Amino acid sequence: MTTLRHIRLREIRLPLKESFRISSGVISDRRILLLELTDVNGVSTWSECVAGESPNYTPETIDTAWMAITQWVAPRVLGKEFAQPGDIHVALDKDFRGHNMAKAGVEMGMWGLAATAAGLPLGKFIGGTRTSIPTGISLGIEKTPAALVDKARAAVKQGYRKVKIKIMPGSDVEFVRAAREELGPSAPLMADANNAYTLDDIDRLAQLDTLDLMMIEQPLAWDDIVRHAELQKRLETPVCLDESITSLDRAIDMHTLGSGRIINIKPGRVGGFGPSIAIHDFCEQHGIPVWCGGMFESGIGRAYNVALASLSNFTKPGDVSPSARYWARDIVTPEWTMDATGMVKVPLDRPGLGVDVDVDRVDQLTTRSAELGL
Ligand code: OSB
Ligand code: MG
Repeated sequence: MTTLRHIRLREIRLPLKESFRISSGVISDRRILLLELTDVNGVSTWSECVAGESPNYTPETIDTAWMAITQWVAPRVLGKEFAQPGDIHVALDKDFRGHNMAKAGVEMGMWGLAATAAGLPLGKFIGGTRTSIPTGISLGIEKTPAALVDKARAAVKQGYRKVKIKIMPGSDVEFVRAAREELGPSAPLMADANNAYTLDDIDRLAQLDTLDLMMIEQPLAWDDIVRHAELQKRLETPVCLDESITSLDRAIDMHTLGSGRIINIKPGRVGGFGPSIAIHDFCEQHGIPVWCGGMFESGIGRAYNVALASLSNFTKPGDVSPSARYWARDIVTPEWTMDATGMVKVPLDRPGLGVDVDVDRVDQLTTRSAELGL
């Protein structure tokens, strides 16, 4: 039973160690939306809304999410009693389309609160069984293949179990081939196009098919399911969908049409843990492996991703890199770390998120805040 009394929204600014280019834009200073949720018993926890600054990944941004949470999400949940965190979707989804990241910020906070109140680590609370998560790195688009190869070599040396190379037309086959040649036939490589291609590029994509990739992520349009099915028929490499999977129904569509063979689950993109677990369970029943994607979360969002990835069908390495990959200093203690074999530990030694938020530092980084509820 959880009843929310109060939500404090904050925006913080946290500079990435190095800027990151994907086919649809560049990210450098992250503007991050944090939520602090308090229930009627005074139990509180933090969560994160993963919307970015511009609508180049999904239609949402940090500014639309701020508005959506303030005007529509919070009023539907504050002061209302929910037997389970997943029940909040009944309130959130009635006559309220989209805004999945805004909904997820609050929905995931409810799971965090419920786990804290139950005295269980979040991963355990949702039924996770893994004690550590195999981890991959996502490498941005570099100016030259040589620059990419340097980064890929360093990543493999650090122990990463998957090296994801961002691609776009003009920075694709030559880059991925250079990494394959340098790192050898067994290196766990994949590519992520963030929607940079169309079916007219089939010849280019067929060249990637010769490079023994673990998967090719979201090559076609961000909301496409149908054309990916046509593409998957013509590629041996598994297609992995990211942007297109916004709900359980889209995962079912992918399976029905053969639009891909792997799903990258990002809880923010699908509206939170409830839909993430439903997609996970569906995929498990149908032999579709999943992995947890990343959105350059702070250590707070990362706690949720690590907990989610402890579910049994998260069999591929997740984009859950350690804090030091992104930030000079994270906003949680301890920071997230990865061991030399590419594993991130699931914190199972205490209730809730498993990390403490450095509130003084968050205060210093805060650029705006709002109080919702009593
Ligand atoms: O497509 O997976 C993506 C970051 C922002 C937007 C989209 C994506 C990404 C990443 C980053 O690949 C993964 C990470 O957080 O390490
Ligand atoms: Mg992606």
